[in-house]
Amino acid sequence: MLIIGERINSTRAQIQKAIGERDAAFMLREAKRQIDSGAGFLDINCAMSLGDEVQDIDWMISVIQSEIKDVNICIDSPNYLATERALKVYKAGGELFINSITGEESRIDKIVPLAVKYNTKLIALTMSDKGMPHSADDRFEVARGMLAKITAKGFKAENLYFDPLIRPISTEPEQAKEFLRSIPMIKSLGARTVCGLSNISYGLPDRKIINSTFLAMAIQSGLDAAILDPTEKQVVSSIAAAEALMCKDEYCAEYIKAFREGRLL
Ligand code: THG
Repeated sequence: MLIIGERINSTRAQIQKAIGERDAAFMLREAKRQIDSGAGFLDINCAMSLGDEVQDIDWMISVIQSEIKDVNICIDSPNYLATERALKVYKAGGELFINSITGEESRIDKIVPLAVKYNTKLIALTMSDKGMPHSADDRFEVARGMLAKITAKGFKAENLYFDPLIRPISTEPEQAKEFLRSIPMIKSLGARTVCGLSNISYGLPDRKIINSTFLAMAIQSGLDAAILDPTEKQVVSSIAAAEALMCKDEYCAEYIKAFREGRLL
């Protein structure tokens, strides 16, 4: 499973501060730590920073790619101009995600051509103008409709990652089951799946226990990628174990490597 490191996000006070102060050393430390912990992509979000988001994202990507060769980046911005700037400034030889679009037509019309032009992967939230989905069937129907519109614009289904949107089980107890049920349904369309992990445990104590157990279940259901904190050993240990158990890790080589490198609990 692909790990997208979530730590470079301006909802975190330390990141907001580092962006404001143009603290390149801090940004690079956060980037390198996540890659060393197993992140394949770095999510870059500065939507909550206090300055100009276009200039902020330009600076963040420039700093990170100046030191990390071939870094893979997930551009996480609701702002079209910031997304476009990020694509233009990215020069490293790696891969990109655009995170994200919803069923909103005007954003699909603007973002999908950018994703085609820059040959990126794309995250699509299964959210229509009717709001957040409740059942697996709702999620599947939204995904089906969006997939048709997106592939009609020349974007390949295999590069499309649907995020079925996790809701907290503390307030909506059936949401984990519905989310898990939606994974194989969405994958039957030929698209892939991704999620932001931490919402599942919102409002509960010892959130890592819920997060890591849920992720193991999602891996069994076929989840392809997750946005999470790769420096949390409990979550990383669950991923390594679940992948070995699901035959996604030949001879348990990755599990053993993670153990040897001290990445397991
Ligand atoms: N789906 C998609 N993209 C996403 C999300 C998603 N991007 C943003 C978010 N959700 C995932 N990223 C983060 C980044 C940081 C934190 C949580 C999710 C975080 N949270 C602290 C916490 O939960 O305790 C609070 C912040 C703080 O440290 O002050 O750090 O779902 N496609």
